[in-house]
Amino acid sequence: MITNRLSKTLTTALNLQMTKEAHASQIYLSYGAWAERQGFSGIANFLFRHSQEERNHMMKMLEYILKRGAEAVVTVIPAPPKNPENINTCFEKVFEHEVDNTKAVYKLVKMSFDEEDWATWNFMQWFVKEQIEEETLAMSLLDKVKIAGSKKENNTALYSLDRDLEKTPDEAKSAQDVTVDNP
Ligand code: OFO
Repeated sequence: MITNRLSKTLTTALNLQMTKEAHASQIYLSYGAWAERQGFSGIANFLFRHSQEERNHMMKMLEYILKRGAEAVVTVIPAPPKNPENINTCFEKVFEHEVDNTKAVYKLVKMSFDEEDWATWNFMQWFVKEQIEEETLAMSLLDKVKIAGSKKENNTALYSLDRDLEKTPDEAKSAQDVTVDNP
């Protein structure tokens, strides 16, 4: 008796998205390590928390694939891109990565719609909503960095932004509070 409730096409696509979420986690992790070395420990802390959030997205995807009776394939994660040149480009890249991820999420929504797999379509709505929040967050951080002084990294406005990000609760709250159900 076949208990797998996911098509082959959707299984492949969901697995790819699972790896993409892991990749996003690595990107935030490497940008966080870079920011820490530049002396921006608040920004680094924010990026580390967000890395954890992306990892939870990966887990959410993995659990869904398994729950539907399909195979979750854990595979190699591509290396993160090279370090940004400055804080401004760091947040520009963060925004670009989020937009890129949104496009991948939309593809999955369309695929599940076309297949009339309403369970997957419904599951993906969580990611659609999440991406709105993440893009909004990335946009507002980019605005703040621009106001704080664009590419000049040794100014006091940027210093205080760094301090704010250290303690400002972002959507990710803190990594410790995050679970797969509440990423
Ligand atoms: Fe950046 O969000 Fe995952 O999906």
